[in-house]
Amino acid sequence: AIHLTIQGVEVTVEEGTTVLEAARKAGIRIPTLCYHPDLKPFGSCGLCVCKQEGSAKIIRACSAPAAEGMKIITHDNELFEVRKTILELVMSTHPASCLTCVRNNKCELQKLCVEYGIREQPFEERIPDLPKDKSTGTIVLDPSKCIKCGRCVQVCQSLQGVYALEFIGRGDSTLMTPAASLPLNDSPCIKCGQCATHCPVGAIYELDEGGTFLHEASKSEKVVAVQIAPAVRVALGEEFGFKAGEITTGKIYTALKRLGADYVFDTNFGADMTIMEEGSELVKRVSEGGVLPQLTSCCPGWIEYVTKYYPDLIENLSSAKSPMMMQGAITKTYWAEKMGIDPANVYSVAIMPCTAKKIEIKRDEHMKSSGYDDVDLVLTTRELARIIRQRGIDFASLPETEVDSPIGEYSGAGTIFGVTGGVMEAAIRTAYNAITGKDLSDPDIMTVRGRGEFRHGAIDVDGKATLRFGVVHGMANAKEVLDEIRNAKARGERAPYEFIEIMACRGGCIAGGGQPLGTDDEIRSKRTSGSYTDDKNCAKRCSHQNPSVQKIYSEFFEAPLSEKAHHLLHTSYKE
Ligand code: HC1
Ligand code: SF4
Repeated sequence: AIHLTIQGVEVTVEEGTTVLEAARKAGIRIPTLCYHPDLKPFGSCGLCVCKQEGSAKIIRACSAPAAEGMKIITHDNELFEVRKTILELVMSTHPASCLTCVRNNKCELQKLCVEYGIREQPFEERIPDLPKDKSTGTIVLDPSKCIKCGRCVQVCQSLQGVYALEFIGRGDSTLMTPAASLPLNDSPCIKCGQCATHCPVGAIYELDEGGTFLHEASKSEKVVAVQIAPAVRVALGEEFGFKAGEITTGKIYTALKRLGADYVFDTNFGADMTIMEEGSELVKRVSEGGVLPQLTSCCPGWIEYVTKYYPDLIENLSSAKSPMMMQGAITKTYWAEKMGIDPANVYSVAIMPCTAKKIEIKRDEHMKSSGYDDVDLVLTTRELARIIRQRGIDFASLPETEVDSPIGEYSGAGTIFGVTGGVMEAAIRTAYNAITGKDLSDPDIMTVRGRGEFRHGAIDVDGKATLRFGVVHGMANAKEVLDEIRNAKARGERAPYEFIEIMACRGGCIAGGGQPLGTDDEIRSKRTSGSYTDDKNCAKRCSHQNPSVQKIYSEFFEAPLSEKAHHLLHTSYKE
């Protein structure tokens, strides 16, 4: 352990802790703009400068390691002036259009300008006039607002291994841009939105389609059916004063009805359906010698990545559609038929933690399996929060309501999809039953849980089979295992796994690119606990035990992998 003094406060920290982290532990906040706990410090903004007693040297707290006996000064008049000048310089090239900015009230630069009492601009203003890039239809780049902190580039390159964003130019004329200065949509971008959640200002954000929803939902001929994703229920509350991880499912259903939804369904039901199909597909591949390992396909960020970087592994992807797409297809077929509603009038909307989901609904391999757009619109969690506020709904005081039947009820397995390892755990619960005819005595499968970036192991299925699994989260972490699969293939062998779950975002969808801002590991862990609590609170913990799932098979699909199931619940992917 290391003992040091920060601004007169004594603090003890572990070896390897930075001065910035030590200060936070001592209850002292050093301002930063480029630093983010998910990323390696790279000291570009200079705001975290501190002094050491008895030394003329200025240190950068974000990257300086804490050392025994250090006496750090984090705040004094001189440091205040230095930081204020840095902020004024940043402001001299940043448009002060706060009122119309998507980040108004949530901007880290704005907060610091308030804190440092910036009232005037002593430097000559040189606001760049650069066009917005809306080419992806989901993530908007506004380079004129970029403060060159470098977080997005680091997120894209190091966390995600994608290299869609880069810096060009030097010094004053540095510019954040899509790779090769192409439109973002022509770059390798996987639309995960992690750049947007890590941007401290309003330079990268989600395309806002809340208005489209309100407009369409007000049309009298439309029957509006909305589904909510697993991860939304443990995060939306943060926008309205609830703690991260607090489950607000019943209030979200109510809010959606007040916003114009005629029916509210749950993507968790779709997740149970995905497990039925994907689990059966796995058992079939194993027993009939199909392509293995089977890779999950519910994360559209990962689908963008694999189709761009590892097209030779497309054959390993499960053909089962994502829960969202299954739910959409079922809404416009089974449900519409049952209700006697013309599917042409059904407006199918999905509330997702994810910016890539806006692209998934437009992939022409599967967008119209019902004969219509299976999902018409995706709104992210942040967009939903915005329209709840716009319509004057006091979310915190809303009564809780129930989901609509019969394509809304879900099992605990469905709700943990939003957490890294959740799809694997849900699949094992049902595969165990398919292989042994019995249910697990304890559905909590701790071996697949955790935060490890690439977790793997083997599950013994009651002595009848062994399932070698892998779980990856954070796109860059997939490279190791994907190369292993690729190299094994090249040798005419196969990598030693049956099933691998891959989620593009660190922590899984609970930390998706469309979730409330400010995500760090502490918030990830709270949202994760919320998801496991929701699982525990469910009457049924396994997808195959969900009575509504059993009903839809007996009334409509007959069995997993049936012809009808193939048509509506499965897909294939192109490069
Ligand atoms: Fe996800 Fe999924 S878990 S992909 O992260 O398989 O977005 O929440 O909805 O479809 O269920 C996202 C979350 C979500 C799908 C499910
Ligand atoms: Fe979207 Fe979830 Fe994939 Fe992130 S992990 S890209 S939120 S589906």
